[in-house]
Amino acid sequence: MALFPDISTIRYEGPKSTNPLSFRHYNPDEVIEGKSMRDHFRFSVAYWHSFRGTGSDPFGPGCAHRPWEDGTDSVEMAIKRVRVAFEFMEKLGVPFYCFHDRDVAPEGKTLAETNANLDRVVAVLKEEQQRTGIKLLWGTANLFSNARYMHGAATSCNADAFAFAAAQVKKALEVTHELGGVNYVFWGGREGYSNLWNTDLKRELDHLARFFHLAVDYKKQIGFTGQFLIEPKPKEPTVHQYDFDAAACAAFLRTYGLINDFKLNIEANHATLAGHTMMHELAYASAYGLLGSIDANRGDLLLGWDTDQFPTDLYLTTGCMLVILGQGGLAPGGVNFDAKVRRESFEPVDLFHAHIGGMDAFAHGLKIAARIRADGVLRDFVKQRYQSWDGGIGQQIEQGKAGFVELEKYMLEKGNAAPNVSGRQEMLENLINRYFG
Ligand code: XUL
Ligand code: CO
Repeated sequence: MALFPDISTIRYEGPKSTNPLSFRHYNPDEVIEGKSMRDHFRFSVAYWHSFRGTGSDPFGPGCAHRPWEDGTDSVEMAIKRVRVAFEFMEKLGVPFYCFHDRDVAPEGKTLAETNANLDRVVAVLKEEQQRTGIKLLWGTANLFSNARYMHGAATSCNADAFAFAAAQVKKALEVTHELGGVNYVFWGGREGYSNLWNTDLKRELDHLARFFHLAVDYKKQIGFTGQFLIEPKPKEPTVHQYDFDAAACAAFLRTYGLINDFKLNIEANHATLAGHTMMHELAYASAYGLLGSIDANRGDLLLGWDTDQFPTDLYLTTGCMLVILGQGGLAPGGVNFDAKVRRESFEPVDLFHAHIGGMDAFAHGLKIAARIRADGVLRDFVKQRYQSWDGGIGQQIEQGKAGFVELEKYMLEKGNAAPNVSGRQEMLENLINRYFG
């Protein structure tokens, strides 16, 4: 079945290529810092955006041209769509994909019917995975679309919503396990609140933690060894989401004894919605050993909502790759394009242009980040900036050998603190620009 008949496999043609359907930087076998690009990124296609997205927005219905769709939400259509998705991913040359349970198979009238629908489609996903060698980066459960989750899932005031969500995640875990998924994601779409007048915040947080503990228990029960990931987002659709950012997630996981069972899946557009840069979120998560995977995209500062655009900004991708290289990689995580084509980019070929651009921006960013690291100028500057901690009083503080009494004595003798040295921000910004030349 050739659903993208005019498009052949996308190849690396080098930076001088003017062929828009080629990679100019992503060269999967090219080795950088001892690892192939394929293994650095572990690129993944998000099933929901590229194969369920219609281009609808709050102001108008879908207008995407998807010639393979027959207009039904049937299991037959779901199966046909799997073939299309795998043909797309094969031609693009991505090694991974991700899905929500409800992206791949339609919901039935009862849980049993829904699970049977999912099983039928999963059998085809498995077949296509075996045929192409494309693997599942992560599975997840959609706990936000159905009306039963209007108040949340694990944090709902309705205990039955919690129970249904548990059953749904149980099945999604089994399916992810069966498909050899290497991670499992929890994004708390409606796990938050719209106002505090009707909300028992502490009770909801306790329930969310209970839900995660039950998931950890079940993961062990079925022998699923994939990495659990929480995906922070501060808001949208809720006014406040409990998994607000990396810091809130770290505090939550530690408070509830879950810190060793989860890492984080950091998304660029969620970072900016939280008032952070992506690099901040990555650096924060990485500092605590919690950076597990990333959802690659970007927002639009002029719009301010979760626009999920494909990333093309080299400063963004270079920043990401500096942190990722700094921690020695993402595996078993990867770089998942949680991104959608714009409504006006309605043709199937736009799916290729979008992913090619994102993959190339990351590959280009990787090359720049590796150059910055090889040069060592930035690293040396930072090391030098903190040199007062490498000996003397700084070292004594770090080693726990100086308390307030000793520090007062030290300062009384010295009279005043040593003068400060410039942070050289502009010089360093100029330095970074040199690597982009
Ligand atoms: C929503 C979002 C989700 C998660 C998976 O903002 O990012 O698609 O990545 O549920
Ligand atoms: Co996401």
